[in-house]
This record gives sequence, C-alpha cells and structure tokens, in this order.
Amino acid sequence: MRPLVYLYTFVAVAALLLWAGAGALERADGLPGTGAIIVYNWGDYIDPDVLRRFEEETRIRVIYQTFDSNEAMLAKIRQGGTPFDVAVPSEYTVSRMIAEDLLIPLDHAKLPNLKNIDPLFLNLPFDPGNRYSVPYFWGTVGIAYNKDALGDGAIRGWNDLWDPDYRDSVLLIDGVREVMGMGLNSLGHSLNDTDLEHLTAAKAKLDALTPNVRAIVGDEIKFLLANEEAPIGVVWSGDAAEVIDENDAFDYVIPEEGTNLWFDTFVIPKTATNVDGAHAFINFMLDAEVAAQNTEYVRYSTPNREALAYLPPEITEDQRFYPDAETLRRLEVYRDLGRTMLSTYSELYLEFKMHRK
Ligand code: SPD
Repeated sequence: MRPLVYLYTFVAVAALLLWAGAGALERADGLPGTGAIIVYNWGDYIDPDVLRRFEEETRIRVIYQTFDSNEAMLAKIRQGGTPFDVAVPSEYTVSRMIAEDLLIPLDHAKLPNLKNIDPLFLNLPFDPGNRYSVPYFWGTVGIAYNKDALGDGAIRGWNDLWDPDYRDSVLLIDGVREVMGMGLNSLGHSLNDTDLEHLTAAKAKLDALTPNVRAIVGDEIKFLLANEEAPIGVVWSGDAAEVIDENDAFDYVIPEEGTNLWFDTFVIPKTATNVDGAHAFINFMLDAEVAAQNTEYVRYSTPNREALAYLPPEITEDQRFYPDAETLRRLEVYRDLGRTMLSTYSELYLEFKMHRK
C-alpha cells in the first residue's frame, strides 16, 4: 500500500502545483501594471531586492527561473514549453537566437532608460542597432588565485595553470566556450577557431591539465574559492570580484595570452506572453540607480554609464574589472559559430570532462 499512498500524494501535489502554475501563467498577459512576467536569468545574477522593488512599483509579479549556461537556456527556449518573457543570453547566443528567429524586436520607445547605457556597449556586431538586445552586465574570463598561498604574481596567464606544482589545485567554471577557449588561447589560437586540428590540439592540451583540475563546477565556484577549497579558479570576472570581497588573499588576472570579453543582454523571446511587462522590466533594470544597486550586489561590471556615478570608486576604478581600452583591445568576443560547430566544441568538451573520471 505504501508506494500507492506515495503515488497518490505525488499526483495530488503535482496537480496542485500545475493548477497554481497555470493560474500564474494565465495572469502573465496584460498591460504593465497588471499580470506577471517570467524572467529567465543566470543563477546569482540579480539583487532580490531589485526584483521586490520592481514588483512593488509596477504591480507586475515576477516569476523567476535560472539557468547556468547559454546552451541550457537556448535549448529550453527552443523547446518552447515555458512562456518566458525576458531572457539573458550572452552575445554569441543573441546572434544564434536572431538567426533562429527566436526573438521579438524591442520597442525602443518603451525603453527610455536605454539612454543610460554607455554608447561603447551599444550597436555591437552581434546585434546592430540593438534591435533585439540591450546590455545587462559585461566582463571577462580569467584566473582568480590565492596570492598568499601561491605568491603574489605567481599566475599571469593560462599556461601557468599547467605547472606540476598545482596538482589538484584548479577549479574550472563549467562552460564549453570558456574551457575550450582556455585550451585554444593557451596554444595561441582564436576563441572562435573552427579548424578541427586546432580544436583537437586544444582538447589534448586540456587533457594534459587533468591532474591539476580539482573540479569543474557551477556558481558554487566562488564559495569554494573564498573558503579556500582550492587556490586557483578559472572564473567569470564578477565571480572573482565577489571572491576578493570575501577573501582578500585572492587576486584576479586577465591572462596574458588573451581571453574572452563577453556581454550579457536582456532579450524578449518569442515565447513571451506579456511583451509590455517585459519592456517595463528591462526599462526598470536600465534605470541608473537600480542598475547601481544591482551592480553592487551582483559584482559584475555595468555598461550603465549613469549608474557609475552611484557606485564607489573602489568598484569603478578597479582595473581588474573595468580594464582600460588597451587591455580590452587584446580580448576577443565569442562569435556564433553555428549549430554544427558548437556541437563539435560541446563533444570535445564532454570528452575532456569524461576523461577526468
Ligand atoms: N552567476 C552568473 C554568471 C553569469 C555570467 N555570464 C557570463 C557569460 C559568459 N559568456
């Protein structure tokens, strides 16, 4: 009998949740000031108090879901099962989503706060004229390391990570472009390389890093580093800023061989049912004071020029997270390499991950 009792309880709870979910989705249509929106964002990538303020000021309820990679987000949006109103892809995924006709063009008249964005971050090649996307945060991929444990200046670039002294010391963020990119950059190749020989060589180079790799992890990487579970982490810049806030033994370097410069953006997928509410949300997030509050919480770099005035100089003048033009020039932005090439990257990355076991 017990398994059946469990089954009935499960079915009853699932039905209740579905009913509650359907109710929420029903309320998702309508004008700003009514209904709800479903926002699909990276984990740990918004100040919950900002969400609360948006709900309070607009009376639009936010149903919030998270993802941990562009690839996971894209798969879910393609599948179309959830009526997401706002999503947060990085630039190369914006290009892919445009190519696959997955996005609704933005109505700039409903985004007056777009004027707050630094023109440096507008009209970029992945979305000319910002027809489909507006900047949220930007950053780099680099190396956070414990300078007290390894010595100040011990790490300068990707190739330092292969030092046999760093056995079992390196945490990697779980991202196909990030990890394959590290292999490619360490060999002097482009992050957008499509030459199979170069990709195979990058994968072989990554395999050789295996003895030094402690783990490949998600957002928890910043807690593991701050708690000194490992002295080295390949991370997105904002996570490094948070680690350094928590533990000043850490430093962050932009690798000398070059690395990725990325831009995360707000888009409205074609799955949206509350397009007005989605615009209201994006415009709210572009408000200078809201963006400053969110930046202080999230710790990534803001493209909102007007927000900078609300932020302390310790944040805005930190060259590790707001690098100068000369440093930026040697960085590379991921391009959409097409579905087939991305599958090749993913297969090689998966093989590298399996090889570790
Ligand atoms: N914890 C949220 C991190 C989001 C970082 N996005 C980076 C995208 C790089 N392509």
